[in-house]
This record gives sequence, structure tokens and C-alpha cells, in this order.
Amino acid sequence: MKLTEDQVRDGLTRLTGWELDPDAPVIRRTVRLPGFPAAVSLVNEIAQAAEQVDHHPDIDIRYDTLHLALSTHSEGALTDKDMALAARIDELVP
Ligand code: HBI
Repeated sequence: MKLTEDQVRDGLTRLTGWELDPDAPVIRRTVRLPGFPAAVSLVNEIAQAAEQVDHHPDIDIRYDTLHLALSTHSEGALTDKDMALAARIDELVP
């Protein structure tokens, strides 16, 4: 179910560090880790969580920094799946 902008903004209040992209139906979070191994380790944990729900973030690994983006590609919008996976990712961030 596509979320309205108000629903997204309300959902973001329960997440950590996620922001709504002003130009696209995407929520984004940047995570700094102690180094590249820690970043890759977190990516692997995120991958497992994503597989469990068949919903996958876009992940850009830049040395010790992960740029995460969530959107429901099949809907071309943000859905509950994005908010739920964002919350799960928040639990995984050390
Ligand atoms: N992940 N973010 C995102 N959006 C999707 O629409 C999506 C996905 N992972 C798997 C998936 N869809 C499958 O249901 C197939 O549609 C590829």
C-alpha cells in the first residue's frame, strides 16, 4: 500500500536518521562505521534481513560509510515494507 507523504513523515519519527528524499519517493540514511570491515559486516547483516522479507535497500559502500536508500520499486513509491525494513536496519546498526 502506497504511503502518503504525511504517513511517511509520521513513520520517520519512529526511525533513526532516516530522511525523505525531497525529489523522489525514497527514504535515505547514512551510517558511519569504524572502518571498511565493519561496514561490509553490517551490509551482510542487512542483506540477511532483506532476504527474510524479500525487500531490498539500495546500498552504497564508501570505505567506512554506508549510504542506504529504501523505496518500493514495484510501486514506484514508499510503502510499509520500506518503513518496516528501515526499522529493522536501525536495530542492526551498532
Ligand atoms: N525491493 N526495494 C524493493 N522494492 C521491490 O519492489 C522489491 C524488492 N525486493 C524484491 C522484490 N521487489 C520482488 O518482489 C520482485 O518484485 C523483484
